[in-house]
Amino acid sequence: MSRLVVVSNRVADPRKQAAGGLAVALGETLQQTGGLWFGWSGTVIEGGPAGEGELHKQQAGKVTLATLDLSREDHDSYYLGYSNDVLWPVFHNRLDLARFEAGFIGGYRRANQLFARKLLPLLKEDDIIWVHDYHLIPLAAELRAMGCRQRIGFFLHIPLPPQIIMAAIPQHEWLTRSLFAYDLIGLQARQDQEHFERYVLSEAHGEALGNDMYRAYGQTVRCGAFPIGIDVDEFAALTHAKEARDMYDTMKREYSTRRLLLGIDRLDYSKGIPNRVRAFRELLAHYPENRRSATLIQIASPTRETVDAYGDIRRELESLCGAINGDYGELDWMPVRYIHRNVARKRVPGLCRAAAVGLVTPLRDGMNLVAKEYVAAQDPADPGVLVLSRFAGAAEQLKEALLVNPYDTHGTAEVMQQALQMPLEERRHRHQKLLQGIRDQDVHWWRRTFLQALSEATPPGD
Ligand code: ADQ
Repeated sequence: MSRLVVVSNRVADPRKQAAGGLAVALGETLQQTGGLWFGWSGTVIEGGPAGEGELHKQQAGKVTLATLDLSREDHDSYYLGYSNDVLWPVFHNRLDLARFEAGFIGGYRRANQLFARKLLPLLKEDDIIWVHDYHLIPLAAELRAMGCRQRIGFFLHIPLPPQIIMAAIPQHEWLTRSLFAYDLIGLQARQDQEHFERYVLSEAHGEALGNDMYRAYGQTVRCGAFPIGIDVDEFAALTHAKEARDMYDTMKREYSTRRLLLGIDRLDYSKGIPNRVRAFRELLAHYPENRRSATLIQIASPTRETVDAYGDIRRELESLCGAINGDYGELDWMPVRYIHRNVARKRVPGLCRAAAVGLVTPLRDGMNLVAKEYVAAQDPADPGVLVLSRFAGAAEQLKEALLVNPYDTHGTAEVMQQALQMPLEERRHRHQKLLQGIRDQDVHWWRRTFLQALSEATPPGD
């Protein structure tokens, strides 16, 4: 079995539960193969020279964690700039929030070259390399330019935008050409693959060869949908552990006569949180029977706070929640509980299980794992209802959820009401199907199918 080398912007110790689903999922194969996980250390060196960074190595069981410091200049242009102020908004269809500053691309290339230069000497001949996410799109091209011949796969965790939106990025052709240096490109959803195909055919004047194979720029690549899942068994175990049960009991006690609607997200503009809160206000306005009896709990963890757009969304949400509580609140009932903090991972299942309705309504999302976690945490005998945005990658799989268009405030409010009113029989039926789906395609299935496809890819030059 070839050694697995994972490359991602951030690295986590796979032995720590708090590291979350992805680290645990990749950790298994990393442990089995004595693998290497390579990425940024999280440290920024003030005044450090651009394009340079010290490498640190650490053992985590059989896994080697190799991390690299970044200079302030590289960090600000590669991470804050090009990754989070260009690629993230554009890939989530938010051209209005993209900042196409000339200096960003230089830093993005420089950081990818630095990653490649530091990674190359650590590689063994039959390694399999798996690169993650939009921060590292050109990494394979940089590695190939330095002579790397190992198989390299890429997985994009966020959506791939339609060709016409992609084309707004000044370097779109360079980015797509870079993707062709991989042996396998994994996307979250069929729709992302359709966007890729359309780009290849009409923008790159390439060909779709069938069987997920594409040819352009004189190169051939396989590109397919590999929808990421959760570790259903681990999540079920968490659901029955003490922290989650305590959380569940607290919520049930606190809200004994009330129905809970729950949102859990990073406070990101892609997650559609203000739209969701506006739809909840509409629910209270149109269906007054929910006043006093329904409460929206919105947990939004702080994220990327140094990027301007994130400060804006925070202020918008605070004033929206304040206005609803002012307009509808009673001395003994607040319609919205908005908490701008992270919830400990172990408590998330308890919260999900206590909520009659799970609201996962992003304006755009690669997959959205909260949707799957909500389903996994439910009591099969009396499950809650998942309300899911049609613009989340998860909507392609979770067909028995109630799908909404989050831009349609009134329509979303109607569906919230439908969810609150749904008879037990129907809730059970939908939940059973949803649970089966997320079990069949869990995170281990995702890792296996991606790595299997990558191991079958022909290495370049063969
Ligand atoms: P993210 O946008 O970070 O990831 P998502 O899939 O929604 O998001 O959530 C990731 C994890 O974070 C989940 O396990 C969730 O429970 C946890 N989480 C989110 N908010 C939290 C909070 N307030 N408190 C505690 N935990 C919280 C990107 C893409 C997604 C894709 C994932 C995985 O944007 O579309 O599903 O990668 O590929």
